[in-house]
Amino acid sequence: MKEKETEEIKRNGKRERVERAYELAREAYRDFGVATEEAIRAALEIPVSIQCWQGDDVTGFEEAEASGPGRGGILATGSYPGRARNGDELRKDAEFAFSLIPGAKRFNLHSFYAETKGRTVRRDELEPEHFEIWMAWSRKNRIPLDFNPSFFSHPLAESGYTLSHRDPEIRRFWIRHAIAARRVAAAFGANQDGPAMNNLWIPDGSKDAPADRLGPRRRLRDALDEVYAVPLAGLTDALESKLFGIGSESYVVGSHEFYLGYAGAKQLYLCLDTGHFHPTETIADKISAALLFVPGLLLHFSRGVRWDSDHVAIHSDDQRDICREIVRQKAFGQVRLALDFFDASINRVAAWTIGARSLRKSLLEAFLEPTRLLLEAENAGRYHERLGLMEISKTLPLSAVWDKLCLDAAAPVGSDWIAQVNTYEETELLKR
Ligand code: RNT
Ligand code: ZN
Repeated sequence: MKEKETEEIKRNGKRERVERAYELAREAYRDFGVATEEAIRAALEIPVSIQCWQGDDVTGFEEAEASGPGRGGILATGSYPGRARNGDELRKDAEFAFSLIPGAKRFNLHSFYAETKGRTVRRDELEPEHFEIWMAWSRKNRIPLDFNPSFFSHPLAESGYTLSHRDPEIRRFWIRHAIAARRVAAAFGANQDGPAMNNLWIPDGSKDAPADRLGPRRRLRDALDEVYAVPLAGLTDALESKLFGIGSESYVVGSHEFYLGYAGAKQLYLCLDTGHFHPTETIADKISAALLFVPGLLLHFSRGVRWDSDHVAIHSDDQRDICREIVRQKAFGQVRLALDFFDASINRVAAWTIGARSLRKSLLEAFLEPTRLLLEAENAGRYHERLGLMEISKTLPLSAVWDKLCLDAAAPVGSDWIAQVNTYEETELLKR
């Protein structure tokens, strides 16, 4: 009883401190014409799609068919204990992570997270019914689902080619898989409020310099034409490019130019992953250009360390620039935000929490930017003023508003989530 009381007093003390700091921060931002309440509300509303695959190191639930994790250009490294080994564990971990992450959330599944009751179901025969448990969970938790066909960790992806494979039989298998996945995504859309994002990424490419760069791209274009020929409601189709991958260092069939062209021509969403470009190239500047020609963008937030290493997303300049661009352009309606990293060397629930909280914080910071003043200075040609304001706004009291956002959303404030993760690790993860 006593212990509970002291906890309560501590919590109240903290709440008061957060409120006091927030009051001062509110005034500081008001001086720059920014309303903090509106920024908090706006930042909480934007959904962040959380990737299921961080919870189990991109292993999936297939047994008979799978060729093992890390095959086909995807590899999670590390052996931190507590990996989710089945759907129930993955959902339990995700629900716990959700409680630590403020704001609107979605959950992003891959095809090989189907639950087939012990039966082997080929990827080209997947049906919505194999995701019934996920859909019921989605309804119960009010967490909309997103989806991805899985073109890796599979015997028919071993050659490094799937939709662009020279063998028409193998190509057709993957076309059927992509269509099956679109049907599943459409069923998700019917099961929830609003369409599911269905993102297609293939590992196709070659380790060494190919003599024929055109042939596979032609085959990919034709295969995609078949995949998207079937009109379906309830989903948004996106295509994800890449610069290089494990085993595709010299050539990637689905490159940026390829999908930019394809998505523009077919009016599909283009997916930009922060790890899929040259290390010094960021995607912030691509948003305004691409949005003039494609209906929308899906963004995969990751963190490349020297290469596309899929480290946990953090509150980096890169991430902040992207969020600022989205907010400045008021492009929320056309841009969907998703996380895409998989680190098996740290607590996986913490990985989700750090990544999702960092993105929400970057969004809040973007909404707190004195954009109106920046534009006024810019339009009047007072570039010194624009640069000065940009510098000043970097050190405005973001953390006080961020703490208030967490408080308002009933999410842990400051570092409180760390103790909660440690307890969850002890009572749940280490018992696996
Ligand atoms: C791979 C792509 C892709 C995957 C997920 C698992 O390089 O980034 O988005 O990470 O589909
Ligand atoms: Zn990605």
